[in-house]
Amino acid sequence: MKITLVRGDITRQDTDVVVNAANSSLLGGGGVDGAIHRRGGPEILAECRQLRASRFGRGLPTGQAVATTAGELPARWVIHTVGPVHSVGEDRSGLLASCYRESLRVADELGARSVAFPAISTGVYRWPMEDAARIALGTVRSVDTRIEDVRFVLFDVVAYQTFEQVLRGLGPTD
Ligand code: AR6
Repeated sequence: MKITLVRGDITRQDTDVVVNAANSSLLGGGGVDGAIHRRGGPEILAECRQLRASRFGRGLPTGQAVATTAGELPARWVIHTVGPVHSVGEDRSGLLASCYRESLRVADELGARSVAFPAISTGVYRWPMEDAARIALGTVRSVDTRIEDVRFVLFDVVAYQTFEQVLRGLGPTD
């Protein structure tokens, strides 16, 4: 698997899958979620509503992932995952790792070969960037998958540099 880091907007990515840092309602929000629904158009929300009606009446649990159409985005699918809110008193890193693992599992099931991730939980959910990068990169590298291309799309220069530093620190894969 090839891991690349890019600075930019996740809604512009031409990967098979873009991952949405959603909330359990699946009905949209700010940040990445807002941008994906805005640019992807109403088809995505319509499918999210159907998923709520059929499978996730109580919401998509934290750490899980589910796919919908990508609507008008360049990608083929959006995979919605719910990151944990960062907590000082409780270690929720397993749930954050699960977001990456489950998103890759769902992407693999769809037959996708390329996936773009945002830095899940590092915005509204306040996860410190360096720790989030360690969890994100460490988890993705440890997953056994047919996905060939994983792209982390970092919104600002600090996020990009932090991911770059952590990735360098992890060393070569082989
Ligand atoms: N492309 C790439 N990264 C982005 C973009 C974008 N267009 N926009 C923001 N980021 P967040 P969370 C970065 O808040 O912390 C929503 O309201 C941002 O700078 O989108 O998991 C949901 O509905 C940050 O580093 O997601 C939930 O309620 C990272 O993406 C809640 O926020 C994630 O920030 C989820 O919070």
